[in-house]
Amino acid sequence: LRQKFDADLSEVRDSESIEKLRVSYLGKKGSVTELLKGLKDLSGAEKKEFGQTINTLKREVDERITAHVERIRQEEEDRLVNSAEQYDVTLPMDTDCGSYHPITLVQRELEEIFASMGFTIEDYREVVTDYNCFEALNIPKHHPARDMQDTYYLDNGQLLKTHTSAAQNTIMKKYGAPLRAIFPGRCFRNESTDASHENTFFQMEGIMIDKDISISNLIYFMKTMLSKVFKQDVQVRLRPGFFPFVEPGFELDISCHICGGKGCSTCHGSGWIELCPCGMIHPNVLRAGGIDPDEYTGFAFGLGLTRLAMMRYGIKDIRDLNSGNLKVLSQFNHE
Ligand code: FA5
Repeated sequence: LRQKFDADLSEVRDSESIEKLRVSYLGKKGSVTELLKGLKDLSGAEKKEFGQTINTLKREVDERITAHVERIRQEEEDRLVNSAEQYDVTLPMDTDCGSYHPITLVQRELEEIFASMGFTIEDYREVVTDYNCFEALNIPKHHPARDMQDTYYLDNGQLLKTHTSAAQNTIMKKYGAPLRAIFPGRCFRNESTDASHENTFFQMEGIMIDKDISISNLIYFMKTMLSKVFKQDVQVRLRPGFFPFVEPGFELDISCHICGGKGCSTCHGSGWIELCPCGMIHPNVLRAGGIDPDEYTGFAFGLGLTRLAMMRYGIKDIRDLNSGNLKVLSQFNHE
């Protein structure tokens, strides 16, 4: 039997056949097991002698199979490694690596500028409560201002945030006053899309709350930030604007960065571009955020980050930004 085993073992080349071999010798009906079963028919002395011999054979078969299994595993691994794709490390490198999305680029630029002015950068979720998106912002139920934003409501009663202002209340409660924070985020509105409107777009909200904060502070911060973004000294102007969560509220325009205020096709000849709604935070909103409006005042703005990215990079159609079209998006690689 030992000789037969030697012959059988030498023919085995893969892990499947070695398993079959193990069963045929050591399994329930294997040759070695059968020999052991036969012991019961022998006399005492014979039983002892044959028993020892068979047990030695059994151990030997077991050990040799285990060693062979390891050898086969090693051979199979070598075969796999050698057949794998070979790389020539001396070939020129493919330089076509990934790029940042234009919105990410502008967002990071703004974050850096605001951080240098002492603002913290806050993250906020996209699924929010009605309270955070509207009520805490002085927009009670049935207030006509809710019609300004077509909202995506979820089955669970929550909604996709329609503006980054939805984070104001949470951030005020988290930090209290004084406070300087910006919070960029994705917003959703059920709007029909065209070259300048998307149902999914980015805003960047900013709030500054302290003692004696006034409109002059708002103008100073916006002018400084926008001059850095456009790498030139931009002029800003405020026009009245209505938002229930600010009083007074404004639309902030900047002098056109293309023609320097002289009038061109970008600013439709007016020399001004409408950029960012803003205002002094309404006392009700401060109060809802746990801040005493008799002690503190503050400003807030809601910059259209997507629109700013379009202006910054001369992108004509907002839909290109959500398209995932790498031909368009990879152009901003080396900015
Ligand atoms: C707001 O969302 C206010 N929460 C802004 C605000 C914050 C006012 C703090 C006062 C104080 P509005 O709906 O105008 O405002 O949106 C702000 C900016 O988001 C717009 O100027 C525009 O740049 C951008 N925006 C709005 N809707 C769209 C859209 N469908 N596609 C792309 N950008 C949009």
